[in-house]
Amino acid sequence: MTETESGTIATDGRLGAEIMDRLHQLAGHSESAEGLTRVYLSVEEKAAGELLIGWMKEAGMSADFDAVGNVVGRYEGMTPGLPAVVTGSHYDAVRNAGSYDGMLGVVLPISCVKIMHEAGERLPHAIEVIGFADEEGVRFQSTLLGSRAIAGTLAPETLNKKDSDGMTMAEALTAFGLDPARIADAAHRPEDVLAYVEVHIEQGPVLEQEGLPVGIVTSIAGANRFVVRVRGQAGHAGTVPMMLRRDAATAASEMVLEIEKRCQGIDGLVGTAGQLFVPDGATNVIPGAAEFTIDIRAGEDREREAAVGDVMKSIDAIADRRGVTVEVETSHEERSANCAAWLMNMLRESVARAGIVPRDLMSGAGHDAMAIADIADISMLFVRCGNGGISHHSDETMTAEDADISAAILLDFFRRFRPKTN
Ligand code: HGY
Ligand code: MN
Ligand code: MN
Repeated sequence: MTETESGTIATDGRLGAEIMDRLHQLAGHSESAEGLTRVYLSVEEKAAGELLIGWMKEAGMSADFDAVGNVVGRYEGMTPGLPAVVTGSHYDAVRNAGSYDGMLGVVLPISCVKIMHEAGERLPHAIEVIGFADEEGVRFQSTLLGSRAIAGTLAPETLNKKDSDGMTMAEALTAFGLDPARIADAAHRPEDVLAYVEVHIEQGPVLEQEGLPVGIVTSIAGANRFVVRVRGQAGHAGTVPMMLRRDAATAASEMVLEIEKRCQGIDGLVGTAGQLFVPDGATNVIPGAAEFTIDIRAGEDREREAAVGDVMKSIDAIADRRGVTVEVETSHEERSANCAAWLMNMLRESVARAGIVPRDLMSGAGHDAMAIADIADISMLFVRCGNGGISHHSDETMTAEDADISAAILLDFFRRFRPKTN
């Protein structure tokens, strides 16, 4: 990657090829042979983390797992111990995930640092690359665990959360080789973080539709997640008349349709029931229990909060009418996060030097940047997704060319970064 006389960024494709090769190696560390699944503190995650640590060390970084399983790599500046520009993303994955969601934002910066290391280049600040261990929240139904630990905002009671096998997060940390009593050690002091920048695939169709390889994120939508447990009355499917039933599954289904109805037709508001099931159900038994999850998001916090309030009222009304009970557990709540204008401007300048028209866009997906916003100004660079932007699916795709130009832009951002002057 070089800078031409005119100050524009030229690339030769090597960075992109290395990044894609490494992403495909990482995708091999999966819970299942079909598709990529890698949950927090799993053996697959440990193997993936060790691969990242090896690449970080090869790039001249100090690197290790932190107290909660994040992978933290540090490339010192001109003198050791300087405050850092922090970058990164998550290296856990949803079930049947793509190879790029999260991992791109960990692997790509490592390749950028390697370029500087090979040239013996040091900056007036350190660079930290973090692979966050649990952004998706698949295992313990609680998201942003790794980045919250880095921000020092991880609630200690999270350690008591249980996975579907009944193992607590504390037990999983111990099995991973970590000490649950030390999770506070992962926290970074705000004064040690000059800024945060995250590279992430768009997970949407905009950049592909507009023929742009990258975009600059303006804000990240806030989100509420819930687990809803409905209890009715089990019974014989053949002998209980319809009007005497308290069917938990039909009640849950009506509640789920209410989520869709309330969130339809309002720009930027989305509602999803990602899981809906009857525990221990049987064809010839009226469901006495049913469970579903809720994920409601919006760019505007008051829009999201209003929708959540209305959905909860509908759930209560349906439960009363149908004679079932509901228990609603809040599994996640995160307000929307705005990216810092001064960092967006720096990213725009790097994007322009790469000969690309800077395009601002909002993120409907959540990201670790939301948690880091508690200790630093944040920014995000979106990278084009193929296949109409599909994500959280094995059809997720991107190109080596886009990886290459994104890496060149991030390297330019690192080199030209100047701390905010108050
Ligand atoms: O759900 C999200 O928005 C993120 O991909 N975890
Ligand atoms: Mn994701
Ligand atoms: Mn992600």
